[in-house]
Amino acid sequence: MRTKNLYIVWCLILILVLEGCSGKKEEPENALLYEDEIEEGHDYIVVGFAQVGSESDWRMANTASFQATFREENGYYLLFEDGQQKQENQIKAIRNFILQEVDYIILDPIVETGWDAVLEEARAAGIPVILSDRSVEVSDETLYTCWVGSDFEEEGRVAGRWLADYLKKEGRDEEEIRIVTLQGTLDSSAQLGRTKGFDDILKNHGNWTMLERRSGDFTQSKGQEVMADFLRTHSDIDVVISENDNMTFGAIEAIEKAGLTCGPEGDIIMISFDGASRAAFTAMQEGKLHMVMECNPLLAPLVDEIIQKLERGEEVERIRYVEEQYFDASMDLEAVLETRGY
Ligand code: GZL
Repeated sequence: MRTKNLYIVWCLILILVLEGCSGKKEEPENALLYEDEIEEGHDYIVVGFAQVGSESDWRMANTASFQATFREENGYYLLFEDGQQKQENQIKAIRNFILQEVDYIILDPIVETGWDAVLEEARAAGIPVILSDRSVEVSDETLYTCWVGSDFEEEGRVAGRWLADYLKKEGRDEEEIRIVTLQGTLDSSAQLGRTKGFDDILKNHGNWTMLERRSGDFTQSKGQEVMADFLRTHSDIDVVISENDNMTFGAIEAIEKAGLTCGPEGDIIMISFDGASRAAFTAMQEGKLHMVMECNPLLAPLVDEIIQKLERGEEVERIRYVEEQYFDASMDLEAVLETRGY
């Protein structure tokens, strides 16, 4: 709710409370967190953001993007909740935003399912929900206003096409190729899309074998643990598809601990997703990582643009993809880094 309108509502409540009791002001059950701003007469757009967690470099860059954009000098009051990688925390956060009477809810849903009930509550409260990054699978698509993020399936296909081209260049396009995949958080849009996208290419190569896929939950520690188990379970792994950089960094540690090497001069081809920090580019420059499929974390300016359009009563696109490309060890990565925000 606009903070100025609330100011009037607050004055009425205050008068009623003062008249209705013996002078003792009852503290309302859910005092609004931006009460001081109201009393100072600020007219902010109040936004509640339910973030996934802080599991990866990508996530930290994404959170920084929202905190840099949704600031008071830009006309916003941001209520930020870190879901700590748990759906129930995000659902609680949304219910709190409803109680706080925010103007908009931004949700980055950790997984795609289980959102119908709480999104119904937001709709009943008249609060638009904007999805950022990951998406939801709901019975009624009108439960959210729009979604902005990456085309995860295309990211997976680009990785598959890059591998096919690389193997051809290496003269290995007829060779038996044994692949494992470190998947992200299961049922998350990024995991579902990247896995399906790579599958679309895998099925065109009869000499490629997917030995095993297992989730490393987008974290470095879990990525290392799963990769170490893959190495114990499968001999002669040729390719690792890792669905985010932090799992990749863990996998590289596990591979080196096992006395193997990865990268253009190594035993194992490493392919990763995100490119949201300098570390991924450094790994390519050090010859440990072949290719990174970019996943753009800087989504807040697009969400800001959407809210401004909604404020003007304009239509917004239901789906908005961000521009992305891949980077590999054959490129001038120093020149690329000069164009990036880190
Ligand atoms: C992708 C995003 C994923 C990143 C991971 O858009 O949802 O979640 O690829 C992050 O690094 O944890």
